[in-house]
Formats: sequence, C-alpha cells, structure tokens
Amino acid sequence: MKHIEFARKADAIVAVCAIMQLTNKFSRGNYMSLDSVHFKASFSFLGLSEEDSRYEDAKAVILSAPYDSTTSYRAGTREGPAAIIAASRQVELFDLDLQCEPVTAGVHTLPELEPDMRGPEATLDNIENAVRAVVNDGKFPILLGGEHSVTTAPIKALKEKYGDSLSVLQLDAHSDLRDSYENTPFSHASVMRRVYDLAKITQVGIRNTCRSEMEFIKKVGHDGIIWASEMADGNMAWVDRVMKRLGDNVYITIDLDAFDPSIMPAVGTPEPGGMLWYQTLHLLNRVIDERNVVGFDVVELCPLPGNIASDFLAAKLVFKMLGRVFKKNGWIVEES
Ligand SMILES: [Mn+2]
Repeated sequence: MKHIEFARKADAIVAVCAIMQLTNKFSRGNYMSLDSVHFKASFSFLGLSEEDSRYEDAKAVILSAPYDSTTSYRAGTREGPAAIIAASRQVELFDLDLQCEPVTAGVHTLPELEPDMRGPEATLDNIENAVRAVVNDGKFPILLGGEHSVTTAPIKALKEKYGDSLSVLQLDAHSDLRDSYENTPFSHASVMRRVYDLAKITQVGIRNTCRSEMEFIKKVGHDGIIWASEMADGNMAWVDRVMKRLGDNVYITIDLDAFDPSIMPAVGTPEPGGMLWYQTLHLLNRVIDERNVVGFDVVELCPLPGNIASDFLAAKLVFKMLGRVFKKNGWIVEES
C-alpha cells in the first residue's frame, strides 16, 4: 500500500514537472544551456580561442598598461591597449613572410593592469611585478601602452635576469632624455634618461630633442642616436650601426610616434619626417633574427575616432614582431 502511495506521489511529481516545463516552453522558449550558444572568442590578442591562449601553454604574454598621466600634448593613450587588441582581432593569422600561422597557439592576453592612484611610482611597480612574474614563468613579455613612461618597468624586471648583457633599442621621434619634465622624473619625456641609467641604449628615428638633452648627450658622450635626418634618403646603412651597438640580449621599446604621421597619426605628439613600414620591419627582423630579443613594448597609441588604420598598424606590428620571435625561438606549432 505504501509502495503504491509512493508511486503515485512520484507520478504526481513527474506530472507537475512536465507541466512546469511546458509552461516554461511557452513563456520563455526552449531552455538551453550556455554550451550550445555561440560566443565570439574572449577579448584576447588576435581573437585567439581560450584553447589557443591558455596561460599555462603560452610562450608569450600580452600585458596592457592603460596608463596616461604625464602626457604633455594630446591625452588618450590610456585607450591604446584596448584599441590595439580590438584591431588585432582583424589581423590575418597567416604571415606572408613566414608562410605559416606563427602564433596561433601560444599567446595569452592578461586583463588590463590597474593604474595605482598613489602615483606613477606605484603604477610602475605594479607593471614591474607583472612583468617579473611572467618572465619568471619562462614566458616572453609584450607590454602595450599607455604612455611611454611605462617602459622602465619591464626593463627593470628584465635587468634582474640579464644584468649588463641587456641593451635597449628604442624607436621614437623623441630622445626622451630630459632629467625631468613638468616637475616629475617619471614623465614620458624623461623615460629614456631613466633607462639610460639601467642599460646601454640605441635610439632610432629621433627628430625632436631639446637643448638640455643635447647638453646631456654631449656631456656623457652618448653616441647611440640614429637621427631621422640620416635615414631620410632611404639608405639602410644605419642598420649596421644599430647592430654593432646591440648586446646579446635586447629589449625593444617602440613609441609609435617613431612612424611618420602619414601612416601613424594617432599619437599624442606627432612629428613629421618619421619611419615607414617596410623600413621599420627590416630593422626589427634583423634585430630579432641576429640577437636574443627578450621582450618588447608598443606604446603611445592615442586612438583617433574614425581612424582605424593607426590602431591596425600597431596591432599588425605586434603580430609581425611576435611571429618573428616565435620563429627565432622555435615556438611555431606546425599544423598537423
Ligand atoms: Mn615619442
């Protein structure tokens, strides 16, 4: 008797459930789990899938520093990293020079680093800690800026590992060698003066330097500047001079205002007479192929509404450099 009662109770429950499901169906449509819903890839560099961009498996890690505090002309570089990642989702994964998809597996994109409102030192410490952690995990760091002052952070972290064998290649319109600017030694206009104290620097594409910087250059006998005017006639002899100066381990910092404003107008401080695409790739390919590049940054993108070409150039530049780094280090996973 009891068994029958139980059976009836169970029947009743099943019946009630069926009615509830029917009601649900009519009121909310078919119930589906998220497993059967199509999502775009997460907000990762190149739009790589979760599977192709896991931190554990990644050879390279994208760090974003949306920091914009001391910018002296047009502000907005805090929007740079997100604009580069958004544009990167339109970059074709096949590299025509390498004839393969060099980085399809192996790039992780970390969330944006948070600026520290206590000031530039705390913000730079946070970036330095992030780079140090990534490097200690054996991964190749790429930092997206943000204003150029963020560059000291990865260089400090990498200097711990590589010591005096670390040298720095800078592409920039500005020499950034002021001791301080607008009362702060952490200005983007004095970033290379800070770096000068950490590592041997070579500066390419420079076309704007102030009197106090020229005095400093003469005083210390700094002969590592390739002036844009020396590159203007299209000769590439200056590349040999760059290569002679670089040590075994090289960090590359690219201020996007190194490029000519005709192809890169979206910077805070544009300067006429800059570098062009193939000329820049020629230099970067040689440095990556012939030295051990240990990290790089691309900074100072200041997105212009409606100008997607600049964002795309920055994204493609990161892609081209990364692909070359993957090839050099034997990290390319061949498709089976
Ligand atoms: Mn600059």
